[in-house]
Amino acid sequence: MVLGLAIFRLACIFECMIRIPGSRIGPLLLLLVMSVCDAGPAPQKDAPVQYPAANLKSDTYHPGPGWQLVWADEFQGDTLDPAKWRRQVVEAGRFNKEWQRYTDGSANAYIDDCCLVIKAIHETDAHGPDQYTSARLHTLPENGWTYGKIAARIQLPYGQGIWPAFWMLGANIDENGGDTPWPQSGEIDILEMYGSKDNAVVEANIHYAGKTDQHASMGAVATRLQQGKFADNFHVFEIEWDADQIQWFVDGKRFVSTSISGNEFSEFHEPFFILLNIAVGGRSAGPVDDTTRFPQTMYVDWVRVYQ
Ligand SMILES: [Ca+2]
Repeated sequence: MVLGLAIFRLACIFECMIRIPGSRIGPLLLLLVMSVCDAGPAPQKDAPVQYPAANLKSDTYHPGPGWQLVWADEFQGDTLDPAKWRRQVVEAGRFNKEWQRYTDGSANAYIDDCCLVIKAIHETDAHGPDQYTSARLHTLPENGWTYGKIAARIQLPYGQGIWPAFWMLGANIDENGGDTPWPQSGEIDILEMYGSKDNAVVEANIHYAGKTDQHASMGAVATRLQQGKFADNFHVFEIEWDADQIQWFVDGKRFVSTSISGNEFSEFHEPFFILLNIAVGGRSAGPVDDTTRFPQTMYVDWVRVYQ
């Protein structure tokens, strides 16, 4: 491959030299032809995105009548509040064969511009398992919530192999010190975005133990932006969760709801905690490649719980 390319490029140069000897436009044409010859093999990196987006300062969110704020982080301190968040340390491959390792380092999660920033960093020149660091943060399981409006204002990351999420797990899950395995503990995905599929689409889902105690899910339900991609601006992602149903909204617009009445949905009548993370690569996120721009960042303006 490399030898073929070199021969092709030499042929291009030779052709230019023969056709326009001594011409003043010769060098220009030579450059042009060389760039055409070179255009094939190098993959185009995704275009850069500005963080934080300009609409950070034009937040018009209102929860609507009847909702009382019971918990929030507006991220106005200098550092992440350890009374509200824990940083999970997880080796690469632990979940879904993901390629990142989650660290508790401030390089992967910090406060900037009154936002929580989660940063996925490419630590080497290679692509594959364990070549990236990222952060997975969660609120305290011992202070979970049952029902309410769970909302966050987020500017998402983007790109091939990038999988950000704002989601919830049952507070009794064993991986965080509880006594119940997944999926019996329950999972509510308020937002997942698969950069490998479409950076303009987010998905809602729930996971639980069904009637035969096996893994069951609502099935991912997607909603698409009218234009651009989710990384271009801050958007509000939220659920309204009560004893009967869970409803999902993006920027105040409802796009799906699901009933949680019935014995197989018992998980969803117990306390849950909140998670925020960027996964990189692996079985669900898909492979990262040279089109993916690093670092990838998720800016979170606020996270709020209303009841
Ligand atoms: Ca903020």
